[in-house]
Amino acid sequence: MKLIIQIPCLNEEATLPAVIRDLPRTVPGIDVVEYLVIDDGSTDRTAEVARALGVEHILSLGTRRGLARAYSMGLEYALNQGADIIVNTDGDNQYQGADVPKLVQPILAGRADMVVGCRPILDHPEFSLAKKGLQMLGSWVLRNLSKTQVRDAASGFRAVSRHTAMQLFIHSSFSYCMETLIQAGEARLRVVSVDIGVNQSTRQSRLFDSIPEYLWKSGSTILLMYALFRPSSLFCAMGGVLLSVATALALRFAYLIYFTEALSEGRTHIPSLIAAAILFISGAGMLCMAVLAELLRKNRRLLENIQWELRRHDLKMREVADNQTRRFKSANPE
Ligand SMILES: Nc1nc2c(ncn2[C@@H]2O[C@H](COP(=O)(O)OP(=O)(O)O)[C@@H](O)[C@H]2O)c(=O)[nH]1
Ligand SMILES: [Mg+2]
Repeated sequence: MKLIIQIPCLNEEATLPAVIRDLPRTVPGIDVVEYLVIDDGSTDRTAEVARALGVEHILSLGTRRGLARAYSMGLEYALNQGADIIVNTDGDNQYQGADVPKLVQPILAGRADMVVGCRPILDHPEFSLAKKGLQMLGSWVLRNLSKTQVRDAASGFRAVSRHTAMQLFIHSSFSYCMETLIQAGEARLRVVSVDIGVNQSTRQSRLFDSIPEYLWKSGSTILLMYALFRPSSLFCAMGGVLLSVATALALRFAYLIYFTEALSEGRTHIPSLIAAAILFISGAGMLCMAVLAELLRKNRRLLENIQWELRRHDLKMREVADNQTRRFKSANPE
C-alpha cells in the first residue's frame, strides 16, 4: 500500500521545512510513504528547499497554473507513481502532519473513498466572526449541492483513494475543494469527515486578499458549479424569476387598462407591456438554456467516462511496462 502526500506550493520556501518535518514517514497500514511537492511556478527556492528536505517527487509546473490545476496535476502524477492513497496538504503549515493517519484510516478500513479533514471552525481563534459565518454557509451550500455530509467544504487537508482520484475531473480554476466534493457526490462516492487540528497561521491567504474577494471568487465558483452540475436548477430558477416578474407586469397592465380609467386619461402603460414582453422572452430563453445545459451536462459525463477509461488504460499499460522492466532486470542483473 503506497501513500503519496502532495503539497501544492506557490512560494513556500519559508514554511515548507516545517510542513515536511511535521509529516509522518510511517503510517499504520501503509507500506511506503512518499512526498510530492507541486511547484506552481514559484519564484523563490521552493523546489530546491523541497529537494534538500528529501522530498521524493517534485513536479515543477513551470508557469503558474493556479491551485485547482496544480492539485489535479498532482493527483495525475501520484496515480502514475502507483499511489493507492493520496493525501493533500497545504504548504503554509496550516494543517498538522500528525493527523495524516486519521485521514487515511477510513480509506484503509474500506469505509470511505474521500476523507476531508474538518477544522474546528467555530472555535478557530484566528477566524473572524464573518469568516466563521461564511465558512459555515459555504459548507451548507456545498452539502446541498454535492449531496454529501461534508462538514468543512473548504478544507484542503484530504485523502482520496486511487479509485476516487481517477474519477475527479476539475474544471474550475480557483478551488478544487468544492468541485471535487460535488463530483464525489455525483459518482456516489463515500465522503467522510474527520476532526483535525490546525497550526497557528504563518501568513495571509494567497488565494484571496479580503472578504469581498473571497465572496466574489467563492460565489462565482458556486455559480459555475451549478451551471456545470445542476444546470436545470440554475436556469429554471432564473427563468422562473423572469417569467414571474413578466406575468406580474402583464397582469398589472391588464388591470390598469381594463379596470381603471387609465386609457381615457391618456396613459397607455405601453412601457410596462414592453418590459413584460422582454422579461417573458428572456425567461423563455432561460428555460431553453436549461434544456441545452442539461444535454451538455450529459455529454460531459460521457466525455468524463471516456477520460476515466483512458486513465485506467494508461495506468494498466504503465503497470505492465513496469512489471516487464522489473522482470527483465531481475533476469539480467548487469
Ligand atoms: N499551485 C498553487 N498553489 C497555490 C496558489 N495559491 C496558493 N497556493 C497553495 O495552496 C495552499 C493554500 O494556500 P493559502 O494561501 O494557504 O490559502 P488558504 O487555504 O486560504 O489558507 C498553499 O499550499 C499554497 O502554497 C496558486 O496560485 N497555485
Ligand atoms: Mg493557508
